[in-house]
Amino acid sequence: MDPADRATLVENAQAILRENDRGGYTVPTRGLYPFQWNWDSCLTALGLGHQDEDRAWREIETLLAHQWPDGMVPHIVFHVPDEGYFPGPEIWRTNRPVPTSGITQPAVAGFAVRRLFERARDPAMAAERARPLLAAIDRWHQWFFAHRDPAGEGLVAIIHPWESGRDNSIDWDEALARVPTDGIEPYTRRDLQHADAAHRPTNAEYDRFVWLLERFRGLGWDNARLHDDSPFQVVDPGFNAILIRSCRDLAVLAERLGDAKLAARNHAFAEHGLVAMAGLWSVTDGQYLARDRTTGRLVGSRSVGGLLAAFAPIPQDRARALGHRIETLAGRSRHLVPSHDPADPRFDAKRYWRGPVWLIVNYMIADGLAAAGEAAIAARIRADSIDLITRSGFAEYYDPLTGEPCGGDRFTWTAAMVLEFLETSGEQAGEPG
Ligand code: 9WN
Repeated sequence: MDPADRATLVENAQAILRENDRGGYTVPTRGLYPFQWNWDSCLTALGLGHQDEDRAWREIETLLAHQWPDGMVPHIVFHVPDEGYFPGPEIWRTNRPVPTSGITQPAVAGFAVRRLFERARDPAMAAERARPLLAAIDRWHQWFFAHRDPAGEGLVAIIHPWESGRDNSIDWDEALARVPTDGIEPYTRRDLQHADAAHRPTNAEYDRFVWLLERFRGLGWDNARLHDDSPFQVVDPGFNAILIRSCRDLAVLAERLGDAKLAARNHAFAEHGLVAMAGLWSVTDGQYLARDRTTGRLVGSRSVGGLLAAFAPIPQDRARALGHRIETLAGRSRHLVPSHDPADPRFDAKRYWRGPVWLIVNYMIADGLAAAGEAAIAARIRADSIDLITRSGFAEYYDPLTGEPCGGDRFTWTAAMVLEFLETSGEQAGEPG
């Protein structure tokens, strides 16, 4: 790429990170998302680290400072009041010193911390900062398997679509249809003041999101009860792959920092999870699928959740097959990687997680495929991602057919991923642990 174009992209990405920095944490974007989000922050820390390692560690420290006593790391921390988002703390009512939401999000922290540690220009500081984080993330991992895998199958369920980070994915349609909407308190969506309604989840989906929230709130946010009570329990291959990868990365880091017990526990989580992941593979679809834990059936939905599985150290032949699936998708879509297969009649090019491309997902898939030796397709995803940003700017997500930017603008994790792609090209990403 032309060095001047590259320099401009880097400058713009850094400016966005600065703009969205609120001190010890970044907001995903001004207006639409005025608080700290869990997986946004962990991935953003990687982008921050290229400029300022201290600030990168701090991003994750701030998030983990709001871990619940039971080990859960919430999906939103409401550091300062802001009327611009629904549902705010007055809806969640989680009774925390600093208000938080009551559900979690994909567990990328273990991965992010290992990567920050291994790249550190200041190894002494990195060891000092990583140690307490290691313990907190280990508690979070234990929380996952205790509370979201009560039968010990090795994979965890999400109990709310917001936990997946892929809120309105087609993967959840069937399970979400089982969630009632009666008796919910009247509410006003705030997202539609900031973004095009045609690019966002529908009101029918929001009613169900809210019903689940109110149900869990009615149970006092007691994680010992929420899973079994929830009418929505889905085992998402993407979510589990991220958790498995983080368990593996945390274990490797723990070995380096001399904590054998923590390492053994997290290796065991990862091993068990990898074995169980085999049960989500669909020979017919050539990719992983979600499983609805309530019915026990795989969900017939070819989404990017099944491709994100590449982020975990899955078997080589499976990684290769996922690479083929992505090549097939490239024939159906101008930009990689669409969040849903355009050949599916339910595909919706602009509606959030039902079709659009998301840079963070591209980053994780490319990282996993590179680690599995699928260098060509990984390089193609990286190059395609940079091309998309060069044409369409730093949006929240993009129409995969046209490249049109959608959702929020000047988006933090998009900027962070651009820095990752540009500053690490040539680096062997994601070496297996
Ligand atoms: C609900 C912040 C978050 C991301 C999610 C994305 C979106 C929130 C929303 O924004 O979700 O958590 O209100 O739509 O789906 O992945 O973490 O960027």
